Amino acid sequence: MKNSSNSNNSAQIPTIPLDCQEYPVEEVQRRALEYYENMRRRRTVRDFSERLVPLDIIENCLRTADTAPNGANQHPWHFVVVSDPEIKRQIREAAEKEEQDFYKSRATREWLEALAPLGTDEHKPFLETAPYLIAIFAKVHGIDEQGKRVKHYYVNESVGIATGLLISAIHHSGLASLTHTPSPMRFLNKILRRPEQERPFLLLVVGYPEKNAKVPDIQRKSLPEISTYF
Ligand code: IYR
Repeated sequence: MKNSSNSNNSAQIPTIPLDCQEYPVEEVQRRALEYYENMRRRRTVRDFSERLVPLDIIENCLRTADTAPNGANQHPWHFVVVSDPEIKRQIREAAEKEEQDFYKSRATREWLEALAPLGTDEHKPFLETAPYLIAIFAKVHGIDEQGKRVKHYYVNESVGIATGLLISAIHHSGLASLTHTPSPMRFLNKILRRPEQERPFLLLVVGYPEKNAKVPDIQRKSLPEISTYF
């Protein structure tokens, strides 16, 4: 063995030097604060402008999403970017049908009470107004060249992290997004012609906010509420 102090097997696999910027600690502090100061302005937006967004912005945000740490580097995700008005219309129609069911009968009273401060209902006009819908699919398993199932690991964690990075990249770019979860959302497989092993994870609505967009007056939690230190 080349490097006997190395207890893992990294000596046996091809490696490259880490491409890492090292900053003085004050700079690291400044960058952490600056990132937070920007991210604290991210809000889930429901009033979108029809203003068009160049596709390369979405593509670069998707490239960021694809940098997410993920189980066994299998990238168990697929993103379908929809700007076609007819497909958006079909998605809205199907989503509103599920949502009607949800708000009228499927949701428990407890759930509706939890949602009340957000003012949501079964009407989803933003699914047609916003320039892009990104349907995020989780690839529950893979399929190899022989058509055999390939097991995927930590699918939910991986796709969740990738989605978080995507939302962050969209906000950082200066656009707004809305995480929409019509449930069930298997209709997305049919409309977007995705295979059965891809499970719809989330529908992300992306665009510029409407000029006078309003958002619910909600608060974020304080550090003591969300963290503990030893
Ligand atoms: N999917 C429904 C309900 C909904 C559920 C949760 I949890 C939210 O945070 C927001 C909405 C809808 O989109 O209206």
